[in-house]
Amino acid sequence: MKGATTNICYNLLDRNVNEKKLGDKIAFYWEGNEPGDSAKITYSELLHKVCQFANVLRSQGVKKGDRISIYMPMILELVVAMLACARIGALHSIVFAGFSADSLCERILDCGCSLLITADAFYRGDKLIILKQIADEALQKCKDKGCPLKKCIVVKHLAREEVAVDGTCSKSPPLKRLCQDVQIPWNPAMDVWWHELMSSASSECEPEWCDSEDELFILYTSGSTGKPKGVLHTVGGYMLFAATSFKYVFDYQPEDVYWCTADIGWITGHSYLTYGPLANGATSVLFEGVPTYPDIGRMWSIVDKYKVTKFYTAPTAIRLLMKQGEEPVRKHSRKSLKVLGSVGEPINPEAWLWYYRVVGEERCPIVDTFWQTETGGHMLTPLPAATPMKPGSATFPFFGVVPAILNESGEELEGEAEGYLVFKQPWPGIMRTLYGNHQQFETTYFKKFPGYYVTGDGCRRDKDGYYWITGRIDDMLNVSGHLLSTAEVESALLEHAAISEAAVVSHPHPLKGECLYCFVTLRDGHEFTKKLTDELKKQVREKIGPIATPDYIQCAPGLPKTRSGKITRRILRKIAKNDQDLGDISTLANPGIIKHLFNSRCDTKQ
Ligand code: 7RM
Repeated sequence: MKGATTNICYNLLDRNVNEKKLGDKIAFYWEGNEPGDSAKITYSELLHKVCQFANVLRSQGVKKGDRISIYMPMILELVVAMLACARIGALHSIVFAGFSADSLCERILDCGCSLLITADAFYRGDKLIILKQIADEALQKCKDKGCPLKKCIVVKHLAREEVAVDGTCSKSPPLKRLCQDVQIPWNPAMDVWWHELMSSASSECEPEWCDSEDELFILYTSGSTGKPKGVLHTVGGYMLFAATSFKYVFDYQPEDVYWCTADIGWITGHSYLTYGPLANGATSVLFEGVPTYPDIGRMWSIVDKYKVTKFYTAPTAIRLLMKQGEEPVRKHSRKSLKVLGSVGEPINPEAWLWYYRVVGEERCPIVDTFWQTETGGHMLTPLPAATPMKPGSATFPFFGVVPAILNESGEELEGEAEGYLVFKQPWPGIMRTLYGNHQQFETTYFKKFPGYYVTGDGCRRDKDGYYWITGRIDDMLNVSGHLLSTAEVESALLEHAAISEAAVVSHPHPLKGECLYCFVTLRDGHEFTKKLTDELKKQVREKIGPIATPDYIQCAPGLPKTRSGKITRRILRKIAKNDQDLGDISTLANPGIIKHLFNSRCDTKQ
C-alpha cells in the first residue's frame, strides 16, 4: 500500500514475541568454537538486547540512513548489532572477519561508515585471531585517508567470563588457558566496550518506521574490475523474499531446528541465518567454529546435540568431509535430519551423491540453491520432496523467478540449450543499486543484454527443462564458494616491487572447486625464488584475506596478448591445465611465448 510503513526488525522480533507468542522460543543455539562453550537466546531475550543496542547506537548519534560497519566473529552480538541497525533504519555493512585490514578499510571508506562494531579476539579451530588489532590497522588506514569514522564499539568475546551480561555464557577450561596472554590494543579516544554501553541502556526502543523501498543494508561482493561492489538491498522486497524462500525451500515447520553453516559476513548468512529464519520464528544454530575442529566429526556431533532437522552448507565443506571417508559421519546418528541444502558453487555429482547417500542416508531431499548476493534469495532451487532431483542441477526457478538462456547475440534459446543465464523480470529481493554508483549497477547487470538481468553465470538446460549452472563466464572465480575477481588479485600482486605484470586465472581444485593460478612477470634485476613466491602469497593474503591465497605462482617472461594489448586469460587457463588444445591463436601479438610458458608450468602446489 502506498504510504504504508514497516520495520524489518519489528517483523522478525516484536511480531513473533507479541502476536505469535514465540517469546520463550529459542531463536539461536550458539555453539562456540570449543565444544562445551555454548549459549542460547530466546526471541524475547533477543528483542530485549536488540532494543538496548539500538538505543546505544542512537545515543552515539546514529540516525536513519547512516552506514555502520560490522566486523565480527560468529557470535550472538553480531545478530544483535545487525538487527539493532535495522531497527533504527541505519544500514549495516558487514565485513567477513576473515578479510584483511585493507579490505575492511576499503569497505568502510566506500560507503562512509560512521561507526565500527568489532570484537576483541576469537578462535577459528586452533587459530587465534586478534580481530581488534586488524580492525585498528584498518581504522588507521582509514584515518590516513581522511575518513571521519570516530567510534569503535568492541565486544569482549574471548575474555568474556568477567562480563557475563546475561549470565548464560559458559566457558570450557581449555579456552581459558589459551586466552590468558592475549593483549587487546586499545585506543581510549575511540574505543568503547559493548558491555559498558549496554549495562545502562534501556530496552524500550521504538522502531524507525520505514518505507518498503528504504535502504536496509550494503554487502560487498567482488567485482570484475577488482574493486568490490556495494550491493544494496531494501526493506520490503528483501524481507518478503528472504522469508518466503526460507519457508518453502526448507519446508519450514515450527518444530524445526535449522542450521546454516555460512558466515553472516556472506549473503547466505544474511538471508538464511538471520532474516529468513527469524521472519518465520525459526530456531537456528549459530556456529562459531570450523567443520574440522576439534575433529572431522564436529558437524555431525552438532547435528546430534541440537537435533538439527534442516541443514544448509556449501559444496566445499562437503568435499572436505567426503575426503575423510564415511566413518566420522556414520559414528553420529543424524536421524533428526530431514532436508539438506547446498549453496555457493556448482556441486559436482560425486559430492552430491555422497551428501545424499552418506549424510542423508537417502532419506533427505537435497536442495541445491542457486542465487547471488545481488538476488537477495534463492533463484533456482528444488522444493524438497516435491521436485524430482538430478545430482548437480539446481533444477527449476523459485516462485516469481523467470530465467532465460541467451546466446552471444542476446537471442533467447528454447529447449535444450547452453549460454548466458539471465532473468527476464524483477523479483522482490533484487538488489536496488550499487551503493553510490548507480551507473555501474546499470552497466554491470543490464547493459550486455538490454531488458534482462545478467547473472554472469553460464547455464545449460537439459531436455527435461532442468537448469545446470556451468560456472562464471566473466573474470570472476569461485574459491570454496567465495567469489573473487582476478583483477583484485592481480592488483595485489602488482603492488610488489619485483612484479611488472600479473595475470591470474582460475584453476580446478579438488576441494576448493577453483583456486588461483598466477602468472607474474618480474622487473629487471629481480629473481624468481621461493622467497619471492612466499612474499607474493603473503601480500595477497594481507591485501585481500586468506581465502585469496594463490595456490600456484609461475614466472612468465612475457604474457600472451592480443594485438590491442589485452592479456588472453583463456590461453593462460589452458597453460595452467597443460591443455595443448589452444584453438585460434592467430590474434596473438606474441605467440612465441606460449611454448615457453608450457615448459615452465608449476605442476605441484607450492
Ligand atoms: C549465494 C552466493 C554467487 C555466485 C553465483 C554462482 C555461484 C552460488 C550456486 C552457484 C552453482 C549453486 N552468493 N553459485 N550458488 N553455482 N550452483 N547452487 O553464493 O554472490 O557469493 O556468489 O556463486 O557463480 O553467481 S555469491
